[in-house]
Amino acid sequence: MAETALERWVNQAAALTQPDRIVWCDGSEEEYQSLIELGLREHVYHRLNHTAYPGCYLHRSHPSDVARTEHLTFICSDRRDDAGPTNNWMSPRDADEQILPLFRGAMKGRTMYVLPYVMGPLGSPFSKVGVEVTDSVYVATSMRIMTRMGRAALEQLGGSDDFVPGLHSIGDLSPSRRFIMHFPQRRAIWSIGSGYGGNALLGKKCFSLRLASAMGREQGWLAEHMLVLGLEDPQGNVSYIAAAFPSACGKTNLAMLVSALPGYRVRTVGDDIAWLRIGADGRLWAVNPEAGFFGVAPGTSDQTNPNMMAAIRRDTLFTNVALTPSGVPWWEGINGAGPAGLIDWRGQLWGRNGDKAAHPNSRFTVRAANCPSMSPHWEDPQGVPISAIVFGGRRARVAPLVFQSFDWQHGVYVGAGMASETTAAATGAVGVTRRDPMAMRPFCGYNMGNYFAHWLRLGGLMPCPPAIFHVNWFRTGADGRFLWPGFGDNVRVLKWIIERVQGHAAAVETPIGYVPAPGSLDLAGLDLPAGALADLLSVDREAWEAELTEQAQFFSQFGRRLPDEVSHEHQALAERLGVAEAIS
Ligand code: SAT
Ligand code: MN
Repeated sequence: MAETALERWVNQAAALTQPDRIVWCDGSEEEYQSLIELGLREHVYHRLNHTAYPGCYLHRSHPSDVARTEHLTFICSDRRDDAGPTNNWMSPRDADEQILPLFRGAMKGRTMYVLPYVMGPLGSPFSKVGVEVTDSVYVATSMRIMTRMGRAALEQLGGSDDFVPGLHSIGDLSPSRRFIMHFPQRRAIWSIGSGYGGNALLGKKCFSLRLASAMGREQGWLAEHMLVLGLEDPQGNVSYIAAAFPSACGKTNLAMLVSALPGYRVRTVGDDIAWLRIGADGRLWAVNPEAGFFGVAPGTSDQTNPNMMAAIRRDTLFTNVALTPSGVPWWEGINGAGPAGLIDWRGQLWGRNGDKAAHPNSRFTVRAANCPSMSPHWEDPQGVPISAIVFGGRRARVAPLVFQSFDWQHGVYVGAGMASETTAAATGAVGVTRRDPMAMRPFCGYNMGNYFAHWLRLGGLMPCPPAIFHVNWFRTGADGRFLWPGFGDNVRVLKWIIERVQGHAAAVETPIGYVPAPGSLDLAGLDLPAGALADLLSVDREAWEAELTEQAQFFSQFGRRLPDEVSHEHQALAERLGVAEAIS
């Protein structure tokens, strides 16, 4: 029989990397168990206490390989300008010359796993097939949790060549020989030198965001760094919200929130990525391309996210968390002080010398089906209809608790002007404010100027586009403490958002948008300190003036690729604030 496109590519990958053996993964439970057994023998995995945590294992990554490495992540478009100023760029030819040699013989003495996978619900017209080849058992087992992997993917592919190939090897794990490369024209991914999360599970950020965003631009849809949730009101009506926040800013917690308001309930559709399309009815519809969660462990507890705590009690892979003497996973924020004899994420007795026991970017990998708050519609082939889009960042100052944009165009400007304090999800300094449009700065696979234009264009195609909001759970008072309790109380903000969409919540117009009118935010049962709400909703003219200046600097990098609409909205805000001269 003639070789299929997939077989041809796998053979080429094998000729390049020279593995000792090739294993085509079928995605079955038996295969998963045997890969875990192999991982245990090779010390890739450690068994956790199976009485308390059945089916759970711990992986410790190399200490230099604990987060996404954005400075080693490249978009290899033909022209530098198509990658834009927010991406690292390398020409496809330079990538071939410089990176391809690193793959030569990289799998000698190792096994190559072939992982066919589907991003999106099986049978959905919006789903896409990828195939990752990897020499990491950790990646093979994690991909089985995070995607629909194996036989189902091969069935969906048939003999077609319509798949995204991803070549992955852990190489020698050296950061100086680590590269995560994306080829939007070839629709291919190469990753070498890292075994960690988003660098190595190629279906996630590499395919479902960086390549998919570029595909979406060509095909008229959006791939976004968004959670999707359904908010059910006391009458049983469900409205869907898609919300973009940078990594480690609470997307997972919001997606599975337990409501502080009686009668309201949140159901989870996804916690990290949304593919959004305009439906035949003119509304925006969202699917979650993933099948699992790769959530941040520190701070996750029965108080902050009981649904996730329930999900990870079985069949979960933990990475870089600490371990109690009885073999139970532990991290900062789970339940008070660490017990005596705690083993830290590096596998050493915890010194309590100020170092964290769990790595700040330690994670759990678990199937979505384990989570009690999943929406009955989370795998609907057509997705769910979105009523509101929410942008958010981690801002100690400037951004109020919530505001609504005036319209789609203004909302796109609000997303484009977003900024957030950096977190441990990527290597580099933590807590530095950086511009992060739509929380997509590390994930947009093409020039962000064109990306803003794409958003504007799609808005024009919807007779009644979703309303766009901005939230900030992280505003602090003069004493440096958070002003808003967050977590389950965030439902109060979601309720206001949906009531705005429905036209019955009152708002006050400010220069930046609509904020809740006094009494319109449901604060029943919440004891906010005096003055906290006013602080949370205040629009500080001076802070916004500085913000406008920083936005202007950021936007100027895009030159003529910045849509006029974004410049107009920026100018209009300056005029409303009475600072137009200062920023131009
Ligand atoms: O490592 S991932 O990129 O998958 C997690 C994140 O940073 O959002
Ligand atoms: Mn993410």
